[in-house]
Amino acid sequence: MNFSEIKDLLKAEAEKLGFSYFGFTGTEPLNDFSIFESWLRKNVFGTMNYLNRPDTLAKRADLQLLMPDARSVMVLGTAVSQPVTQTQFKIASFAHYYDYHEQIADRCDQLIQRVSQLAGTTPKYLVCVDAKPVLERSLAVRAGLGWIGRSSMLIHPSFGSFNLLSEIFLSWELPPDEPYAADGCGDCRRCAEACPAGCIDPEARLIDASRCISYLTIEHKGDFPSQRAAERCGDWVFGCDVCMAVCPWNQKAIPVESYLKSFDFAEDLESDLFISESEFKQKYKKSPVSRIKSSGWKRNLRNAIANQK
Ligand code: B12
Ligand code: SF4
Ligand code: SF4
Repeated sequence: MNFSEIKDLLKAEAEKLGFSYFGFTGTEPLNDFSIFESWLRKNVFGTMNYLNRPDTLAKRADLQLLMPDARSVMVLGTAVSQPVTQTQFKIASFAHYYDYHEQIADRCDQLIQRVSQLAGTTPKYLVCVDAKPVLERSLAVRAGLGWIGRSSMLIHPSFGSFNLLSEIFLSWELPPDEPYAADGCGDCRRCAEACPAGCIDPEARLIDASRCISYLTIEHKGDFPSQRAAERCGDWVFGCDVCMAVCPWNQKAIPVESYLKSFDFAEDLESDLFISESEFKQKYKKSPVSRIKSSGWKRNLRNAIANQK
């Protein structure tokens, strides 16, 4: 079987496994690395120092460092639904599922196992879901999957931006797809106008992450950096979806039922203010919320209650 046939198999099986979209690119360095570097120089990454570490920087600059045998990369999109029911507080769409990292990585593994069996040959491969030092959005553009919106989200022309990215680095030298060249944003600036934190730079298509509600409620440890920052979070208690919710490309996106397993929050979240760390661990085991521990969760709940008042 040649690489073109293997690529067709990967596409057919990825669709069967529930990935919404997928594309292929090579492992040469990404031109967008210079955008990443200039963004770092603005010092708007808050306490996410891992983004600025020499070892992770080197890997972002040179994809081969992540996997020296890699000859191509498959980029895949996993849909999450825009939540229709919210608790009394707002929780980002991706958190209405059990932690996505493991679930997406499992699907990617399954994909390679199935295709290896069908093709009669097994590649070396490496799965990345969010946590590895990879410029995921830039890779997705180069794999032909969409454009970087003014919100800084990767927007797929049919599936919008309510989706999560993953990549499979492969020792197979699969033919690359054409990079995505169109821009679907035009004169629109709805995301920048609607962002409660005012942190979107619609011209550069980058954000001031240190002010973003998603950063403040998930990544930032301890007290909020200022009273204004705390107020800007409004009633969001984990992440924020505003820049996606207002985007016209999501309003006309093809609705997809996610393969991710959903996680239901209790209606009365306020009672979580009184639970212990071990009760919290039990209740939010395998939910992305577990990441911020009970201290972060209670901080966010207290803040949202104060903001609602
Ligand atoms: C750090 C991080 C954050 C930070 C900073 C986000 C940011 N916009 O920079 C915080 C905590 C704020 C965050 C929030 C969210 N995140 Co986040 N995050 C990441 C992470 C780990 C790194 C992103 C990063 O490097 N940022 C620095 C900037 C400079 O890089 P970038 O945004 O990727 O921009 C690149 C390209 O977009 C391109 N580019 C940027 N501007 C322009 C302009 C032009 C003209 C061109 C040509 C190219 C270009 O070049 C840049 C460098 O490669 C990625 C996973 C990963 N490994 O990539 C997930 C990731 C970007 N996050 C994701 C998600 C889902 C979110 C949230 C929606 C979660 C939520 N609901 O709360 C929000 C959205 C906020 C937003 N508007 O971006 C998804 C995005 C999926 C998608 N469709 O785009 C990712 C890819 C994780 C995943 N595997 O699915 N996130
Ligand atoms: S996630 Fe919320 S705070 Fe962050 S850029 Fe989007 S709208 Fe603004
Ligand atoms: S809201 Fe408008 S400007 Fe923002 S990403 Fe969507 S189309 Fe682009």
